[in-house]
Amino acid sequence: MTAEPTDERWAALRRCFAEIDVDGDGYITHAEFSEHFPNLPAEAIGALDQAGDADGDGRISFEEFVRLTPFG
Ligand SMILES: [Ca+2]
Ligand SMILES: [Ca+2]
Repeated sequence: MTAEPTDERWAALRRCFAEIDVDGDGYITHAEFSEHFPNLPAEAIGALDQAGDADGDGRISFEEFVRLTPFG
């Protein structure tokens, strides 16, 4: 048993990350979250930001994004 995601799972996560990271700088900002999830209230996106931003730089890196995402 391993907690590591499979290659397929990585590819899916990368695709998902790239979809949200519209300017392609490798980080998801609050604005990009809001654009991708227009129906989520600002508080929910703020909570997501805070929960995912492990190093506190105000944006979500791919590594932080992976930690936010439960592996199937
Ligand atoms: Ca970005
Ligand atoms: Ca961060």
